[in-house]
Amino acid sequence: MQIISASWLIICDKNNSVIKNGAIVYDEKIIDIDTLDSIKNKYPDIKIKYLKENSVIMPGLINSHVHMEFSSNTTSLKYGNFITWLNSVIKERENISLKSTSKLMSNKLNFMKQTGTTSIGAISSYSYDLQACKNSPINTVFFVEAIGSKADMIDTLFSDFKARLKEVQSYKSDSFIPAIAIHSPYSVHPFLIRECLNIAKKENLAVSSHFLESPEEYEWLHNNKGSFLTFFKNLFGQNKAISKPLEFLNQFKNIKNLSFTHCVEASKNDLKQIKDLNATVIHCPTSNRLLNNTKLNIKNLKNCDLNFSIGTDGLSSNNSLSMFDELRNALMIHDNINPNDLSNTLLKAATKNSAITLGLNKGELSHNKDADFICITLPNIVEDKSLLALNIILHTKYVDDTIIGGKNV
Ligand code: MCF
Ligand code: FE
Repeated sequence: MQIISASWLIICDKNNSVIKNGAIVYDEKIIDIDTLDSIKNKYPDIKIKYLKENSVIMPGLINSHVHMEFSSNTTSLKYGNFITWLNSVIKERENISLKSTSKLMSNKLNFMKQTGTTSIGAISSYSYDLQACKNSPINTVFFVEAIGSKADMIDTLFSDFKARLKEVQSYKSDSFIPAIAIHSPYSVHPFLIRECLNIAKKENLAVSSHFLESPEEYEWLHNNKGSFLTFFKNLFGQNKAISKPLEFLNQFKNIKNLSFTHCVEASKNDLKQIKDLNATVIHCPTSNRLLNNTKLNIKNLKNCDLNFSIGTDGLSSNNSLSMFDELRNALMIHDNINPNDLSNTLLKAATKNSAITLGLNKGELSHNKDADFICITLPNIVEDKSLLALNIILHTKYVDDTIIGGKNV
């Protein structure tokens, strides 16, 4: 059992609670959390580690959507338009994934740890990221991705998917959790979706899908028109979308931990359906900006009583896998919300909500949650505690310590 004390504890619960001069008692899980004075009273015989002035402890950040296999990209992909980006991915992906060696991905994961990430939802297209993820101290929910829209390919694609999932499942542990990703409504045939989701239900696996990310996707799924039409005609001789948005969503009933990434073009009805499925939305603001997609309407989500979590997406559509970089971008992008309120919302989105998205018992500093937390130091005193979240997001580049499962990693 250990005790650590800091000037501020950011709980990341629904009330945005903060404890001034607080302490946490923990082993692999959080045992107790309170003011330093009352922890001293309750545990008089245990040595306390004191962090320095202006120190903050908060739950570790949870990057709920990242593609590690694209980690070698810097300047190869074309930003500014979704279809242009997609064509550049198709052209460059072999090159990028070859250069994304286990060593490179391990380095990126190490950087993520140093910048406060304690868990990730890794979307894996080829399982090239398996070694790096399972060797990292960062907890990984490893989403084996299914993709393929052509009916005559389904059997082959499904066999390949099952083989990959089986291998991934052989590494299952408390910190490495197999899961399933359906790439998107435009790229996965409904029969393939049905088969993959049957496995998810049977084996109680988390499921995630990209959903309504670009105006081009909207136009294709709703009206079979736009630049996706040219794309699908040229590539597969296809002139009609394989699913309508609501038909697609309806396939995901009875999945326990379900999430949809992007959703920036989702209608009120789509959002209502996502809510009814008890799913969450994953927000990747930098990716949306770089691919010139619509800005997520956070107020619309709130009206549907929908929670969102935060992801960086991959280096295929970002210049950084630091969650603090992502939070700063989110803070600047959503300029219609008061920065203090937004900062509280964002810290919760990147901790508590991301944990719910991935089905993890983490993301909040409270009794019985896993002891995954980060220690940071603010550059100077913050007098008004309602400004803490904003200052944490503005000033944190690297964390002082990353604790995962009670261990300093
Ligand atoms: O989230 C972004 C943009 N939307 C869709 N896919 C991806 C993103 N980042 C990487 N991807 C991957 C996806 O998993 O790119 C491929 C898939 O394997 C696109 S389809 C050629
Ligand atoms: Fe993605």
